[in-house]
Amino acid sequence: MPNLTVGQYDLSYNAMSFTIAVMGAAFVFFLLARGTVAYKYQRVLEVGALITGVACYHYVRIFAAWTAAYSRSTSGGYTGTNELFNEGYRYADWLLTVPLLLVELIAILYITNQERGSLLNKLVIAAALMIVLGYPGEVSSDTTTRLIWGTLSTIPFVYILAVLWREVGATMARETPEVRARLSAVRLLLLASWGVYPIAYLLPLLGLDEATGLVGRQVGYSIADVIAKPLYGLMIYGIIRIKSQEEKENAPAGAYDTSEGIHAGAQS
Ligand SMILES: *C/C=C(C)/C=C/C=C(C)/C=C/C1=C(C)CCCC1(C)C
Repeated sequence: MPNLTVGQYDLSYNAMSFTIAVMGAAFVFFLLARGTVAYKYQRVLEVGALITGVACYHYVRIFAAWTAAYSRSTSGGYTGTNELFNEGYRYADWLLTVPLLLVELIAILYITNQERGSLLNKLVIAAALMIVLGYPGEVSSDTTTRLIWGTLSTIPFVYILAVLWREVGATMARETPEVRARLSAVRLLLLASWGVYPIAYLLPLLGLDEATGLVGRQVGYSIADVIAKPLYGLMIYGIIRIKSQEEKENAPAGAYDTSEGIHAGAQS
């Protein structure tokens, strides 16, 4: 482990500690919010709680591994102990939470249950490939190895984002203007937050010294996780709340069929 200054050690320590707090709070929030949406959307919030609960647990482990890997040195900074810090807990976390994030989004798309099932199968396989292929590069100190596995991992990554972009776009075309705008925001947030992971992964290849690369990666992954799990979950919560409301208003004896969508043009 590279030597760290107090500032570097603390930055990573604080990012991890903050992430534990956010994940724990989001877990409780999503469970408590279940009663505020229509019954058929409650499952979506339960998935959001599952994601943040699993991530909270893993961050506790990551945090403990970080504090075990370093001790205060007599010269004022931090030096590595015999405990090695690696990204194992993080990758285990992604393996569980990324498929659940896909479930959470696909649950609010306008597709048949059969289509939902086959879409989910394809995306979950791609997600597992993305994470498993990234891991050997993540734990290697050799930059060529990192680059090769990182490149392989990027293939399923691009596939997932392209498919989701298209599927969310298809649903947007059938939604009310308000839901459409929010779906568009979720889609951008997904792209922006997932895009941070390969950038953080690449930090050691950008000519940074080892300590900066290590700390930059911890902070980058932590920020991306906060955006990609609790914040993304909150945005989806906003959408299912509106949809619950819309469906309630439109309920009386099929007076209005929401599946037709309220297009801006049709309203004038
Ligand atoms: C909550 C956790 C999430 C959303 C994790 C997402 C992880 C990725 C999008 C990781 C992608 C990677 C690449 C595209 C290439 C380099 C290796 C990875 C695994 C960091």
